[in-house]
Amino acid sequence: MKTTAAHQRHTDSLHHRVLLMGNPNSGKTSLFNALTGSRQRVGNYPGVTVEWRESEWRHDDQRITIRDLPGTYSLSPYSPEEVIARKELTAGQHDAVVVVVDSMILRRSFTFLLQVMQMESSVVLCLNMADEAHRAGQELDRSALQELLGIPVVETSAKHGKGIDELKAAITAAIETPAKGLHPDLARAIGPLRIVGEEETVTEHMMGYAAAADILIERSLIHVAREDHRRISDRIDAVVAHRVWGLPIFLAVMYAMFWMTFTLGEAPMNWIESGVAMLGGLVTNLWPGDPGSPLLSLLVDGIIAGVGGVLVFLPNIILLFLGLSLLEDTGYLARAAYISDRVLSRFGLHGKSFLPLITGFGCSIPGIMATRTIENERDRLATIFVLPLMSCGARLPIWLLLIPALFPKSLQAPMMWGVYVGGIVLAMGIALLLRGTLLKGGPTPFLLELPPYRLPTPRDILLRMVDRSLSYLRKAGTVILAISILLWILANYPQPNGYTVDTEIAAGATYSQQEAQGLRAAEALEYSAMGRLGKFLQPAFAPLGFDARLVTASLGAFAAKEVFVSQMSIVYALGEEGSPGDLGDKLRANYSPLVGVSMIIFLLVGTPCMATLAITRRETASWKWAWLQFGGLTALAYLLAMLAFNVGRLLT
Ligand SMILES: Nc1nc2c(ncn2[C@@H]2O[C@H](COP(=O)(O)OP(=O)(O)OP(=O)(O)O)[C@@H](O)[C@H]2O)c(=O)[nH]1
Ligand SMILES: [Mg+2]
Repeated sequence: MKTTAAHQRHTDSLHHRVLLMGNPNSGKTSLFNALTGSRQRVGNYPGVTVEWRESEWRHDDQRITIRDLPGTYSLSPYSPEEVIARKELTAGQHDAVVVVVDSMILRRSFTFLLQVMQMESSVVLCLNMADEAHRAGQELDRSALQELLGIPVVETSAKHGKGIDELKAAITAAIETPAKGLHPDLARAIGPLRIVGEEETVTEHMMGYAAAADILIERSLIHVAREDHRRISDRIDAVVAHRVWGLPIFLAVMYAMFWMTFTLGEAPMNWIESGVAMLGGLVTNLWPGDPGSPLLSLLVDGIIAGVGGVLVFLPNIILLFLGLSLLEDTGYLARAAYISDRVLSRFGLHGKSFLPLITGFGCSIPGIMATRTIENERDRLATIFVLPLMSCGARLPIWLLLIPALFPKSLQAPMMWGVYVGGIVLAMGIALLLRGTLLKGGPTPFLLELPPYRLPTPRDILLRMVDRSLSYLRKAGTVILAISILLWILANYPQPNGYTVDTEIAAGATYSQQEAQGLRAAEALEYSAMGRLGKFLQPAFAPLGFDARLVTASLGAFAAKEVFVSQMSIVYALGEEGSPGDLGDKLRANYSPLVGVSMIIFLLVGTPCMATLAITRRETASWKWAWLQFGGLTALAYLLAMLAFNVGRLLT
């Protein structure tokens, strides 16, 4: 318990700190967002928040900073997140704690609440999901609860923004007035505070909390929730989480999601593409100065081509994230995790690896961070290691560029599907290998609470899409823009003093205006820093069928995967000046489908991007794993691409 002196000190200042604690999936982050107007990620899946986040609001002349924490089931010092939660409490850097509970799960929630109250005097009980409780016909006597607990009790429905003002008032009240203390009956049930640590005492202790929780429920529950309140969820689960049908249904759902990403995205993608092309034309036509000006080229061939080439795929990215968040917010992903545990465990992975892996389809970075919910260190490392094999959103533009350009219509959908499935299959194989060698160890049981199905609000979904689009646009406008400019410079300088074509023309050879221009551009590119680097490295990639341009673009993909697309756009905008057709046509003219396959394999498997390298380093706290992942996957990519290219050549 906090001393009175500390309490005094805190109330004197006008800045207060509050912690949000509670079981996973009880709605802490939703409340955090509603209280502070933030947009942190929520999801209908236990363990969405893996890092604390802070934000604040003002109440009269006070500033209140609130910290959202990862969910925890208890305060026993067993699993890592429970230890973190305990530490957070004992650090005492706060003036009050809000315990958020799912009103439909009272017993476990109250047990947790009582544990917190044992360590902390200024507590607010927030009965969240009040809407669901009402719908189920459950009714609690709030004043009885307040009486028994001696703390403010508030009902909220975070998702619908209900009860937020009352919660704010209750927090202020808890900070200002010391708690009254537990009702003697509860205190007696819990028993004297013992030194936690020895297993026996802990169990005994937990039983005390459970008994006290029962008293709370007995004396405050006016109407019990109807038996059938979860009937709809159960009915859906009877089909969706079925032992036999579950897996095929899951595969069909994933197929539908990717199908939607590609098919619905096509039309808007074409609009943006024509828009970008038009903009390039417009700028060129309106350019007041010399049409050969390097500044114009930087603008059109560097910036508009480079950034535009990436922007084109915004609709697909939005659709992919729409699909992923729908699956998560409805609660389906938790079922899918449960279904796939059987498959994953056969490959040395874990049911808890599922959400991180799926998140990896969006981006490896949040995927790797989400592995924090995996308690077993070996399971976690194996998951992190194979995560970059999940084809991320930044690689989507690459596939959408290469596949339609290099493969006949009938092969495009299977190719796209093959990229995703291929990544998954390879991930499973590598995980199995790792668990048999570096990460040897027995299986760990998989426990995941299945949340009820919930209908996501259109507003939530819309906001998520807006956030996603903004972050994609931000990346295009910063990282991709900067790299595009850099790439343009590297592809333009140094410049040759004269061109072979001109010498030939002077000697009497005849070329059309357009041919000559094209040859000059090609020669300039070859002479540039990028051309030289590509030429220097090209022999190493010759067994993969790469030309110098592909080599440099693949290197660029290490900075950020989208850069591959920017770089191809820039190189072909510069190098083939005046030649007709869009980028796809140019790729078709230059590369065979077999080179396409080799390229796709190399980009799917190899060189996880710089940011992935950094996050793996951070999350594993070792450079060894980061470099092992980077080097191992790149070497494997090289071997597989070489194999595919050469076997293919023998066969064709
Ligand atoms: N019906 C209803 N749903 C809610 C309410 N509050 C949150 N939810 C939903 O419950 C799910 C979990 O919400 P989160 O805010 O992510 O929960 P959390 O406690 O932060 O979860 P973790 O970070 O995983 O510990 C989401 O699908 C929310 O939309 C509520 O008051 N009513
Ligand atoms: Mg959360």
